[in-house]
Amino acid sequence: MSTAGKAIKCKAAVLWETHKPFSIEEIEVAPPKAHEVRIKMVATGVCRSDDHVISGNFVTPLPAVLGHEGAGIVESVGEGVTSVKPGDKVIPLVSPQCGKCKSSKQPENNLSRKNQYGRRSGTMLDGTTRFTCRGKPIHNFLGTSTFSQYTVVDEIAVAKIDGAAPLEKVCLIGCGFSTGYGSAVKVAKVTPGSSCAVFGLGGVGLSVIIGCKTAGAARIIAVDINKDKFAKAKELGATECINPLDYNKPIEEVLQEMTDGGVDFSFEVIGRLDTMMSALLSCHAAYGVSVIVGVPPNAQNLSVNPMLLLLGRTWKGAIFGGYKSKDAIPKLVADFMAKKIPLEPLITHVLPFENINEAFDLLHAGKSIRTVLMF
Ligand code: PAD
Ligand code: ZN
Repeated sequence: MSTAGKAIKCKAAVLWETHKPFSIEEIEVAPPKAHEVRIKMVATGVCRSDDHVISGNFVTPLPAVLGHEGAGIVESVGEGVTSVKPGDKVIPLVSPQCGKCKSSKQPENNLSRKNQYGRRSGTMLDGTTRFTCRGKPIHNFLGTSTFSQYTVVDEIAVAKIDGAAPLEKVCLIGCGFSTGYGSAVKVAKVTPGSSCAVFGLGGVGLSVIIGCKTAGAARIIAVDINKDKFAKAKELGATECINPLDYNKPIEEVLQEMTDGGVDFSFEVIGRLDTMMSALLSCHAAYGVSVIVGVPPNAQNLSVNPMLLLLGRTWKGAIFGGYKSKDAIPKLVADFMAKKIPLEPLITHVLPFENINEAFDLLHAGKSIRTVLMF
């Protein structure tokens, strides 16, 4: 029996408040309105950005259904939807592409005016939510909310992908992989023969390493305080691995000494102010490029001596690897299908969706790279 046009009762992981585990609840998912798409989720990755909400570092309205690195199958579409149809395999877009606003039209920019990073309304574009639980409206998260058996997204926040793609793998293209890889090849534009330093070896940092290697970097220095991450970093392309805890001087000094004044490209892929400064200082003062990928703690600032930039350094950042999501995701999936990019090494754990709190325990313990939850 078709579910189109009807509310669907299903399971979702609801975060009622910060610093608490998820609660698996029965929720009601309303049908998609005009220009919206309802998706049956098949798989979702767990990203540190979800955890930033739990810890209060990333503020978004609660209660909410989190999750933003998923893949699924279109169940039904609202009026006027033309880019996807029921049965299509899709990836929800954490950074939507409206194609109409000033920044969407700018060729090198990917931040649509309709993005959720700035607004954080926790709603669909029309200001309402499609989720209800225990009689209460539940917010969505970054326009995606993949920690639910069914979700509803705006049409600008979904991309159709190859019908043969394995959703339990390509879900990583929905956030972690693309963010890291794009930060290297598109945002920093790593050059052949260059030297790179990557701070933080989670799923996103390791994807930066894959990007640096693809771009032909000669030296890729991986930095993490958890040495258990080093073997995988080397497998994916790191040429050296260093642990700041092994030195009695700042890690930027170590990197400057290792590279005769600093690396060409550095990446902060942790989400801490001190490591953002270390990454900046570890790139060459005259021509180094440092990219902020990690999401900084809410409402905290860095104080910077402008001399650090006056000599020629570039300091930049980007959401979702600088990619225009709706255009880029189908191509990245095609690259995966053509075996041009690896995703399997990033997936260390696969769990049933109901075990979501275990996935976060693994992340906190530094034992997982990416856990994929299966519905
Ligand atoms: P993760 O927690 O899996 O990896 C972070 C890594 O940093 C771990 O290996 C830690 O051991 C390491 N680490 C922690 N503290 C330090 C330290 N002081 N010095 C060195 N290493 C340290 O996270 P992730 O890979 O899922 O995400 C990384 C960041 O990127 C995080 O802040 C997340 O919110 C952000 C992100 N940004 C975007 C974007 O669009 N810009 C997208 C996705 C994730
Ligand atoms: Zn993410």
